[in-house]
Amino acid sequence: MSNNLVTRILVASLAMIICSPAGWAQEANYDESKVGQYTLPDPLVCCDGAPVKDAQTWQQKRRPEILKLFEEYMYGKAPGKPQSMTFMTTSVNKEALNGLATRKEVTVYFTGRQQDPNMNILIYLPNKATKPVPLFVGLNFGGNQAISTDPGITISKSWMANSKPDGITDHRATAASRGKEASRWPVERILERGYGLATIYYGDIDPDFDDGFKNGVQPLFYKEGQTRPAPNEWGSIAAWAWGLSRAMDYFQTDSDIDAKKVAVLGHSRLGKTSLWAGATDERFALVISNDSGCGGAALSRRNFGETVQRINTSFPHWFCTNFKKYNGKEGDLPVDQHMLIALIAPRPVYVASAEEDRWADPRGEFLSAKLAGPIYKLLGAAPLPIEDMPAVSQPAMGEVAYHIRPGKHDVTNYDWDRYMDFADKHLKNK
Ligand code: GTR
Repeated sequence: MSNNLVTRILVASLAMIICSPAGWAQEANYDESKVGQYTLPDPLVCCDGAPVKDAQTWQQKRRPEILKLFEEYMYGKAPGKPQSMTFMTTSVNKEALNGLATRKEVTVYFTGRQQDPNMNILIYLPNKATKPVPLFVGLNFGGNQAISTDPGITISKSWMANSKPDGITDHRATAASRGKEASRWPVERILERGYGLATIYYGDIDPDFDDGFKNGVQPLFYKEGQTRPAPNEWGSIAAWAWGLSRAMDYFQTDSDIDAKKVAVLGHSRLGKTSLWAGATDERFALVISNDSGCGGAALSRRNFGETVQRINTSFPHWFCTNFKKYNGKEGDLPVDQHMLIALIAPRPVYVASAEEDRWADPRGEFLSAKLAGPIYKLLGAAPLPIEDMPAVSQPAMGEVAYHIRPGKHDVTNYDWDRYMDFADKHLKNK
């Protein structure tokens, strides 16, 4: 980080927060000189003002405090593991992808009842493995069949937004949707490097539209008479993250998978989700945010690209109701996104941006990764090993890693190759 920036943040922390004029949050700003000054909450000062000076105070006092603040004011609280949940393996093919992999499909019945919402996990495991494999898990946007042209993948039966080019008609995936997301899921490349891959269609857990939380998993947990989540209860992002934790519950039962070496990743809204899953569930050994932007890795207080008001207006179902109080008032938030990254410490975390993805505020994503550094250090792990934002295609990796690559909002082989380099170091060869 430049001295200039450090000074700006310090000066801002002495002054008071700059409030936004009315309507400010509606207009996206892409001018760095108009970002304004902001005061970030200090992750190493407890709510009662006590400084955090050792790992124990972080783990036992400050970390639970921050987690609670994010739950209460941003993502909303999710229930735990349902007691009656069951898993059913619905297919196994040991000769998938020309013998490269074993493909399994597993249905997770959250309540144990088949008529309730349930999710289908698609899993590829490298056949050359001689022991339980480390695995990447991530939610997908278009149904499991969209991640590969492998004709053996069961076509999702879940609701999807209509899209002729993606092969979705009458809100259902057709055979034409096979492989439509394949460029984002280099399945063979992942398997060849010795990793397994698991993915789930995010709409299995909660369909991505605002229906007042009638569909998806939330109603399964309503108390008598409850019709929607309370203001501090889970929105869709927390529900998707909860689904990832249920997938982890399954991985712990599968002897082909090394459940201690599971990396969770996601792109965009699903990158917000992977960060929240990594923050709330410490079983995820490594966490990856691909272009997650506002509500993900990007600092909320920076007025650049998407803002809190904008995201809460476009996607009222993503965060909990309490989060709407901060529309245009980011400075009042008791947290900011560097503290979300800090919740993952000391586990390895990778934040990635794309140069043309200004809506996601690459600099704001970099700063969160950078500013989580003191917590990584406190816990004996390596922060980002650079001071300033790197040039494109110059990945920097401590236990906190960051890159910005050329191009647009997407997941590319470049991104995956870096994630696998990072996982080789921190998961596979450990
Ligand atoms: C955009 C949204 C972003 C990002 C993106 C995506 O419309 O504003 O926050 O989540 O969608 O998920 O593709």
